[in-house]
Amino acid sequence: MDNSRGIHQLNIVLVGRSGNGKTSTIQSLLASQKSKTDLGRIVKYEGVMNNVKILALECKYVGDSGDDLPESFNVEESASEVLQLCNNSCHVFVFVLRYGVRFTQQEKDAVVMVKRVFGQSVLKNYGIVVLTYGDNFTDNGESNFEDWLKDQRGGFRDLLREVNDRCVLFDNKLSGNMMDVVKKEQARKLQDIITKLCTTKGYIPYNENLLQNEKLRQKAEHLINGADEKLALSSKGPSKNGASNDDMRQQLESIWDEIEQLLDEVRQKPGFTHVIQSLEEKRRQVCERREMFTTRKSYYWCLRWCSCCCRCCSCCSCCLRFQ
Ligand SMILES: Nc1nc2c(ncn2[C@@H]2O[C@H](COP(=O)(O)OP(=O)(O)O)[C@@H](O)[C@H]2O)c(=O)[nH]1
Ligand SMILES: [Mg+2]
Repeated sequence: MDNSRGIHQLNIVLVGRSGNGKTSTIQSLLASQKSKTDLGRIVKYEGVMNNVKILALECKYVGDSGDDLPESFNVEESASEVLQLCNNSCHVFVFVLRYGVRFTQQEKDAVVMVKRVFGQSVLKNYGIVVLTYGDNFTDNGESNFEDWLKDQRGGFRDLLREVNDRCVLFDNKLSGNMMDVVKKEQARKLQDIITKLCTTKGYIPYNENLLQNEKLRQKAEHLINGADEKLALSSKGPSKNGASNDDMRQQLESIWDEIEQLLDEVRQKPGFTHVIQSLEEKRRQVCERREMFTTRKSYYWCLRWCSCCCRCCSCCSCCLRFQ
């Protein structure tokens, strides 16, 4: 991609529940000039849209749940495969939904899955919603798509907010005289939204580095939630939480270890200040709580150990691990 408004190559990733119209949308966009390669998890299309070379990657199953999702299928691997196929640079993620179908729990689950696979901020930073079945729009007595969008509430409104209202209506069942004109027009609308997004100040295409950082953020969040659960469980104090003191102490100790390891990984990374602060605060709480579960035996051991090393048992109990 060229950083000016002249964009010559676009790498587009399509996600959403099976049957929502991902393949049909690509076919509408790329008109007649396209090649298609089925790679199993992903179908790769190459073609041209309004003089721009397009690489479109349709992610099968990223958005599916229940019976639609094959048991053996590891969707998590889709992210690395997508990045390999588009040379570590994806410009936008198109989330495909069907116009006229209620935004159900399955659609919400699809959003959750897309974020789990590609990172929590993927829709916020790179997402565009394409609503297929646009042919039903006027049949339903609607006339203005923008007005209709403004009236939307609930889960769909949340999604629109997340993608900063980047949304286009697509009719993939066009026929008749106006077919080519309308096809070009809807492709142009999508292209305009993509161009606007890609030329926003500070925009960089989605890449492996961003994915890894997202995964680290997710890991930190998961760890902090796990620590909170253990802190809540242990808040009743020794012997009153169902686990023995040693067990509880060990569990807190292992969370402490994990936090410490993650802090080592993220400390030098730019943009992780907030994550580091949260992890450090959680480590402090875990450390404090762990002291409640220190048995006399280990305390004596601690004093011995401590007095050998630094002759200061208060130092030991506030900052060293093996008090
Ligand atoms: N009427 C209508 N049917 C559509 C539209 N887009 C897709 N379909 C139909 O929806 C079904 C699923 O579409 P497909 O592109 O295979 O969905 P995918 O599983 O997400 O790739 C097919 O029967 C399509 O013909 C549309 O805009 N209007
Ligand atoms: Mg398909």
